[in-house]
Amino acid sequence: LSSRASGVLSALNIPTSGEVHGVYDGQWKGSGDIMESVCPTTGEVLARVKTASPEETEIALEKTREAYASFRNLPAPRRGEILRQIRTALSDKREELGALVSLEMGKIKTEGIGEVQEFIDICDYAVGLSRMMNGRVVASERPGHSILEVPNPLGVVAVLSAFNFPVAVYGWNLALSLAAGNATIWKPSPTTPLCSIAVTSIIAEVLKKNELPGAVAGLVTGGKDVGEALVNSHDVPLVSFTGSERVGRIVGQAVASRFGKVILELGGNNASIVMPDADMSLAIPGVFFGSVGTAGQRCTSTRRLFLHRDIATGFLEKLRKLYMSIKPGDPLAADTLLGPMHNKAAVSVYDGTVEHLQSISAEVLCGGKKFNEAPFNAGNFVRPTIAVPRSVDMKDKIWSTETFAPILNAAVFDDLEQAIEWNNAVPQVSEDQSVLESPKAEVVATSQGLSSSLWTRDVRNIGKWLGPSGSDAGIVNVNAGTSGAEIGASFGGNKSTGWGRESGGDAWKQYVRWSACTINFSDEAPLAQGVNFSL
Ligand code: UN1
Repeated sequence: LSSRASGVLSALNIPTSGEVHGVYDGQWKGSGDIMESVCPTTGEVLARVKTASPEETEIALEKTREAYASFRNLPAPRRGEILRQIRTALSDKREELGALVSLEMGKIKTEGIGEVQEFIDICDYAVGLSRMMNGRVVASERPGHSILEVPNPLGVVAVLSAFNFPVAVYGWNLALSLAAGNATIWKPSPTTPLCSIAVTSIIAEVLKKNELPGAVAGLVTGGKDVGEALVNSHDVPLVSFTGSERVGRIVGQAVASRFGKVILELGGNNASIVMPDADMSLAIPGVFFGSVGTAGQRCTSTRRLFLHRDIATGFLEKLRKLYMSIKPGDPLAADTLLGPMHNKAAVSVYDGTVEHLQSISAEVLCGGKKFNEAPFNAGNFVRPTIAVPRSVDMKDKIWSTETFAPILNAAVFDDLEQAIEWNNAVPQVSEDQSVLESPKAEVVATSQGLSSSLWTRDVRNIGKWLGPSGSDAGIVNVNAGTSGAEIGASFGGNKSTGWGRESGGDAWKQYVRWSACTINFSDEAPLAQGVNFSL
C-alpha cells in the first residue's frame, strides 16, 4: 500500500495489510465474498474486505432486532445523549474520516471533511429532536375523552447508501433512527466499505461505553444478495435507500409488496436558471460549484443550465474560463478542486454521454476528454464538460437522462415561464428502458425532481419560482446553487427521485409509528358520531 493510503487508514485503525472485517453486529466478522476497495485516484487496492455471508446477514438482522427490543425503552433524551457522544467522537476524527472519504470515494478533502461535518450537524439536530419528538392532544367530540397522537419507535431500519456520500447520508438516517428509538442495519455501497467500517467502529465504541448492544448500529457490507435480504426481510419495517432510479424502483416495489415503509433518494436531473438581472458574481461561481463540485457526482449536482438570451454568451464564456482553469489532482492535497470520478463504470458513462453529444452535433465548449497523461491515467480523471445541444426538446434523451458525471448541458431561453417549463419537463418516470436496463444503470441516475435553482434579483421572479406554477422539485433555491443543502430542512425530491424526505424538517416523522389513542376518563361510554347502540 502506498504511504499516502496507509497513513489515512492507520489514522482510523483500519488494517493496512491482510483482510478487513466488513460485518458488525456487536462483534466484527465477515466470511462472505471478498470485496476490494479501489482508490479512484491511483487505482491501488486499498483493502480486501470480508463481506457478510447470507448466514451472517441473517444473524446480524436477528441481533439488530434484539438490540431494538431493549433500545426502544431507553427514554428519548437518553438516546439523545448517546447521539451527543457519537457527535463528539465523530468530531474528534473529523479530519481523519474526511481524508478517508477523499481516499476511497475520490471527492476533494474539503468536501470529504464537509461530509463528516454534515453527520456531526445532524447529530446535533437529533440531540435537540430527542426532546421534541412530540405527539399531540386532539380535541375529542365526546365528554371526558382525550385523543392522543403518539409516536413510538418503528423497529429495525435498514439503510442502503450510495458511493457518492458514503458517510453523511448514513448519518442522516442513523441520527433520526436512533433518536426515534430504532436500531439500524447499514448496507453501504460495495465500493466504499472502508468509510462504513470506520464510521461503525467509532459508533460501536460509544455504544460499548454506554453498555448498549453494538447491533443498535449494525453493519453488513456486501453486494446485491445482502441488499435483497434486508429489503425483503419482514422484520425491517423501514428501508431507506439511496441510489439509482432503476434499483430504487425494485426496492420500492419489494418493500411496498410486504407493506413496509420506504424512503427513496434516487438522484436528480437538476437545473439552474439564470435571469439577466442576476448578480453574475454569485451566479457564475454558483453554477461552477454546482456542476463541477464532487466531479458532478452529487445527487444535487447541476446538470442542466438555462440562460436568458441577453446574458447567455457572456455567461458561458466566463464559465468556460473557470472550467478550463480547474486542475485535476490528488483529492487529498489541500489545493485540489477536481478529484477523480469514483470508478471505471462512472468514466464509461461519461465517455458514452460525450459520444452521444458528438453524435447529435452538440457544441462542446470545453472538456469531453479524459486525462490520459500520467499520473492521472492511473485514476478516473475526466475533464469537466459544457455542451450546448442543438435540441431544446426536454424529452430528448440528452436532457431527460441524467448522467452522473461532470457534464453540463446549456440552453438559451427568452422568458422565465419557458425556463420553468423546461425545469419541470423532466419525465415523471424514465421511459428509456435501454438506460434503465443497462449494466451501467447504477451510475446513470435518471431521477427527476430533486433540486433546482434560480438566479435573479427580481422579487417577482422569485414569487413565480416558489409558487404553484414554479419549480416542482423538492429543493427550490434562489441565488444558491442546486447542491450543498444544509441538514436543517428536509432533504429529498419529487417524481422519480422518490418523494421521501431525510435529514431535517419533518423527516423524523417517517422513522416512527403513529398511534391515535382515545382515552375515556369519564363514567360513560358514548359512541362517536352520536351512534346509539343500546338495547
Ligand atoms: C447526495 O448527493 O446523495 O445537498 C446527497 C447536498 C448534500 C447532500 C447530497 N448536502 O449536495
